[in-house]
Amino acid sequence: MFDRVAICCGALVCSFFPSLAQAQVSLDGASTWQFEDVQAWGAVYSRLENVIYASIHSDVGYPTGNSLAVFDIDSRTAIDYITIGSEPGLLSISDDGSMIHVAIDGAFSVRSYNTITGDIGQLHPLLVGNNAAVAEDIVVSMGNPGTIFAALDILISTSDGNLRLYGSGGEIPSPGYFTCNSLASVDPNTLVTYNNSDTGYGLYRFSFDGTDIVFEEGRGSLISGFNVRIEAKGGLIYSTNGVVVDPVTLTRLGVFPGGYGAVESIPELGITYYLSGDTLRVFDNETFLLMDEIDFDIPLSSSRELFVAGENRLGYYTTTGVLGIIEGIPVPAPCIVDFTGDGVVDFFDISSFITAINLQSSVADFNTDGNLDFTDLEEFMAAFAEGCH
Ligand SMILES: [Ca+2]
Ligand SMILES: [Ca+2]
Ligand SMILES: [Ca+2]
Repeated sequence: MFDRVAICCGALVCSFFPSLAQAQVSLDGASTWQFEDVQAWGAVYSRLENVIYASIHSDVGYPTGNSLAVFDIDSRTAIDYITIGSEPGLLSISDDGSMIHVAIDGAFSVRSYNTITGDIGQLHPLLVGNNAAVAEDIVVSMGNPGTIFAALDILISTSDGNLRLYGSGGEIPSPGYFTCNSLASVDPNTLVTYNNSDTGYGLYRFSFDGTDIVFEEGRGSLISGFNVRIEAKGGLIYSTNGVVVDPVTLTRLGVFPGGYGAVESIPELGITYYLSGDTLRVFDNETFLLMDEIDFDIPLSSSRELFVAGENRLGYYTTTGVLGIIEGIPVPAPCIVDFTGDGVVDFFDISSFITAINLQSSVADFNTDGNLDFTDLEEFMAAFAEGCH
C-alpha cells in the first residue's frame, strides 16, 4: 500500500502543474444559466461536495433569509439552508474546503461554518479600535483554515481598508496601519494587499507564520485604479483590471489587453478568464494575448466574483446578487482525492477522508448516493490509486 502511495505521489506532482505547449482555447461551447429567485451577497464553491454556498439576506423572509444557502449545481436547486446570522455577506472558503468564513454584516461580525462537522463558530465582532466595522473583503489564509484576513471599513467615518486578522479564538494582533482594501492569500506564509481607495495604489506584501503578521515590502501603482480588486492563484496576483504581478519581486509580469471584471486564472491550463458584463474572455498566461471571447445574450450587471465550480464550469455572482454558472469551457476537474487541498495526493488525504467518515460528514459521501458507508471508502481508495490527471 505504501509503495502505491509513493508511486501515486510521484506521478501526481508532475501532473498537477504541467508545462503545456499552449493549444488554442475555444469558447465555442460556452453557455450560461442562472439560479432562479436568488439574491446572493457572497458565494463560494465547495469542491468536496460539488455545491455552491451563497449568502442570503433577511429580506427574502423565513426560512431562507439570513442563511447560507447550499445549491446543487446539477439539479440547479437549493438543497439546504443553514441559519447563519443577520445579513450574511462576503464568503471565503479554505483551500482544504473544510471551513467557510462569513461576514455577518447585520451584526458587524464574522463567523465560520465547518463543512465537515456542521459546526457554526462564535461571532467575532469586527472592530477598529472601539468602532464597529463591516468587511469589504475577507480571505482565508491558505493552509490555515481557521484564520482569516479582513479589510474593514469603519461605520462612523470614512476610514476604510483597515487590515485585521481573526482566528478561531477571535482577533489576532494586526501589523499596524496600512490601507488594504483587497486581499490575496498567496501561500500559507504570504498575504498581499491592495489599496484601491487613494491614488497611492499600494501593493503590500506581508509574511505570516500562523500567528504573527509582519510587513515586508510595498510598491505603488503596479496595479492602479479605484474599486480594482486582486486575487491569488498559483503563486501570482491577478487584478480585476488585467494586471499580473509576481508577489515575491513585486514586479508587473504583464497585462491582459481587454481583461477586466471578475477574474479566474487556471494555472493548470495556462489560461485566465475575465467576465466583463455579459462577455467572457480567455487569455494566454504566457503571451497575455486574447485567445477567444463570447457574448452571452443575457443582461449581466457588473460581476463581483468568478470562481471554479467543477469540471468545465465557472460560477459567478454579480453586484446585484445574480448567481450563475458558465459551462462548456476548459476547466480541469477538481482533484477530490487531494482531500486536504494542498496540491499533493498522499497518506494525509486518506487519513482526512477517514476522519470525515467517522464524523458522519456529508463531504465523505464520495459516491454521492446519500449514504455514508464502506463503499465510499472503497471508491475513494480506487480513485486515490489512480491519482489526478
Ligand atoms: Ca476569481
Ligand atoms: Ca492532499
Ligand atoms: Ca455514499
